[in-house]
Amino acid sequence: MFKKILIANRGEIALRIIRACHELGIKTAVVYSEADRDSLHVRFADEAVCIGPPPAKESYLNIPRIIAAAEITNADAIHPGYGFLAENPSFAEICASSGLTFIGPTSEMISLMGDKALARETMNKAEVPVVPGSDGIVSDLKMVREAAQGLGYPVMIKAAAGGGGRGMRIVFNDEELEKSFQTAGTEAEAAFGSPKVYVEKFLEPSHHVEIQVMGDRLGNVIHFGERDCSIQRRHQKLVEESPSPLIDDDLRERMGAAAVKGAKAVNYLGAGTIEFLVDNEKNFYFMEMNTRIQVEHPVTEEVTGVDLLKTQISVAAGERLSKRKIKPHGHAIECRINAEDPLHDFRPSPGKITSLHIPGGFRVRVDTHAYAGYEIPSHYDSLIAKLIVHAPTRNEAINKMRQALEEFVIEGVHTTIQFHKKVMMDESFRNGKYDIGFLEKFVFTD
Ligand code: MV4
Repeated sequence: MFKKILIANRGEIALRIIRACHELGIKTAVVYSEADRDSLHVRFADEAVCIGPPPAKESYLNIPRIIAAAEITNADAIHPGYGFLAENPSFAEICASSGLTFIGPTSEMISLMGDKALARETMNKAEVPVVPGSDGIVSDLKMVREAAQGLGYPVMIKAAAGGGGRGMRIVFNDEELEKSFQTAGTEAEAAFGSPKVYVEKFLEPSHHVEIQVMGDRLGNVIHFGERDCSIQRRHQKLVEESPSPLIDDDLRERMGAAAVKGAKAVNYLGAGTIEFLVDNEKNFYFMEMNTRIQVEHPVTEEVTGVDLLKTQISVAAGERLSKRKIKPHGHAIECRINAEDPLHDFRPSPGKITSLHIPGGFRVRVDTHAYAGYEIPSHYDSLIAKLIVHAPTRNEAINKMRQALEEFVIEGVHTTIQFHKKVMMDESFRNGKYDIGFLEKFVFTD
């Protein structure tokens, strides 16, 4: 097992990794920018190295400084968390060539799944159903028009070099096609450094249901069930739950088997998530694979009772995955509490938290780095806390979430707490009859 892990991240996920390391008896070193001098991950790590000024490019994205921090603290592994460098293949490569274990899949694996067109092709070869779409990237208007007409509108143009919604365009007819094709390419170039795009049939109504997988160095791959992440705003997930209200046992079995087959086909190592789209006829299609631990991992931890961070670190250290069958029980829901103003288009609301009350009670979990007096910096993402609840049934989980949100007090900045309270009271959410169009139909006025 590792003696010391350098955590190349910040905020709640850095704290989460510190906790897992402490339980495994592993020392922790963290990096921080000047804006995070008073952050909790600095306070609770065994060692902390300031690596630069606030901008991410000068700190959490600066590979030489992070490697230097690992060297001076004598770390033997690096945990990238999520975001920042978590899915950067050259970072994984540089860690390996610096004699550090990168806690995640290999650089080749990150590159393969990072090329969304190649990922689709790979899953197709592994006989995992894939969202109907173009055969690889489309490089000119003629190709994109042929693909779109073959698929039938609406279609979605997506960046091959990036996921998570950036550079995506939904196209409803031929007239919009040329402009959307150009815009998608320009945005893809700006966001990911490559203008390559591919086309998919836009499946709606549909549900975003993802399967958590874990692979060890001995070729074993297991899955931990699904998370429904259909409630997204501009491709930012806001509410996640497990099990999905849409999925029955037979579909869960088939999706889990498909996810494991896809991960096995590429000898997947570490924590990964296979994202599917499920239509109302319960057909499921591979969309993309994330090669990192995700923000919403606690939802799976609460229904399976498995610490996914300890498992991820253990398999990186060469341990064999337990053969014990994973049997999810009960229901878990996560609400992302962001420092954003839902009454003003969810614009960021950085600033000082003047007072804070964290909810509690049986099976109420809050993963947060916030404290009263904490200054939320404007340089990074707006996630302040993840509120996760677990209960025997979905109804009980919704009511428990509602109560926990009622208790949750954060003053000094705008947050998404009131928005989530309204979601928990919404008719279609409460009866589980929601899909990816939920937020378009959802009206929020305080
Ligand atoms: C899709 C889709 C329907 N059809 N792709 C991709 C990024 C992720 N954040 C959401 N993505 C989607 N990709 C095809 N071919 C539906 C989604 C999607 C979604 C799209 C618009 C508005 C809200 C959404 C919520 C979840 C998933």
